Amino acid sequence: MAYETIIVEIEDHIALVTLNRPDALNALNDQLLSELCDALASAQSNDKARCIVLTGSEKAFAAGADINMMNSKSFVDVFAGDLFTEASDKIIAIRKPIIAAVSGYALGGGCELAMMCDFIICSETAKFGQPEINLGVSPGLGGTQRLTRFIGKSKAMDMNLTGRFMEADEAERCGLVSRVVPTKKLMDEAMAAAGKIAEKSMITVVAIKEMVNRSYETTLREGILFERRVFHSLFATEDQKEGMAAFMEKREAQFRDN
Ligand code: DAK
Repeated sequence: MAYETIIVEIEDHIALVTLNRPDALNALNDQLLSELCDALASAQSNDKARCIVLTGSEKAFAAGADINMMNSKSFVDVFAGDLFTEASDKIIAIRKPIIAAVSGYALGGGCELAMMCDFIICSETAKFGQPEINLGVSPGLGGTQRLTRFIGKSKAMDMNLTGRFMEADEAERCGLVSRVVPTKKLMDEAMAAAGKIAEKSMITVVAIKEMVNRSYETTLREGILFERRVFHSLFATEDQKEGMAAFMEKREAQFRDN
């Protein structure tokens, strides 16, 4: 598939996907989401990609779903057409880790897209928000659900009901992002984090992603049991033998994903 709204580069085992609709601050339309899903699925099946970094421009990660596209839609259009459901399902089905590198605006669907990634590294200029209320609608891709789990009810209510933007330092304080870095260093930091992940055993990486995500879907007791059973099962891998042998022999582990 030739892409017009995103750019994909694969280097050093990292797939870098850049949202590229600068004239619309990377607003998410059907074409962009379809291309993004295609690129993520390709990275999932490409052995050269061990981690994915999703980013936008310095001014905007993404300023939300494309309002021009939604403007003329009726209830029947969005309900019967199930707007964004397929794309959202495809994004969260990706098993390789996805890091969101956010600079500038991450609003509405843009904030929700960042939250669908496994963690967010942002620049000092990042601004997160769920301003859909100003358009007479609500979030539809996790802004009332993921955001509430990430930052708690009080802040999620505040963001969703006032539509205010949250700056980077507050986003770090309340756990929405894992790190805030200077704007010029954003991509270096995100790529370095992805590089670290790319060195690990892919089996363990995928297992840990599933384990952490399970914590949002189940009770603590069930989650801990799931974690323990997956931990047990990792002893069936060669990478566990190699990782522990390397520690004992005081050398770097050479994982082979088996
Ligand atoms: N959609 C379309 N175009 C957008 C856009 C958007 N979300 N955001 C910005 N643009 C366009 C602007 O229209 C402008 O285009 P031109 O006028 O130059 O042609 C260009 O990007 C530059 O924007 P500005 O001139 O406004 O730039 P400023 O620096 O002055 O302001 C801003 C930046 C980000 C504060 C402002 O552009 C803004 O407030 N943008 C809208 C932010 C917003 O309200 N986002 C939420 C969108 S609603 C669903 C799932 C999800 C959703 C819905 C349903 N289902 C599953 C059913 C999600 C909804 C949303 O995200």
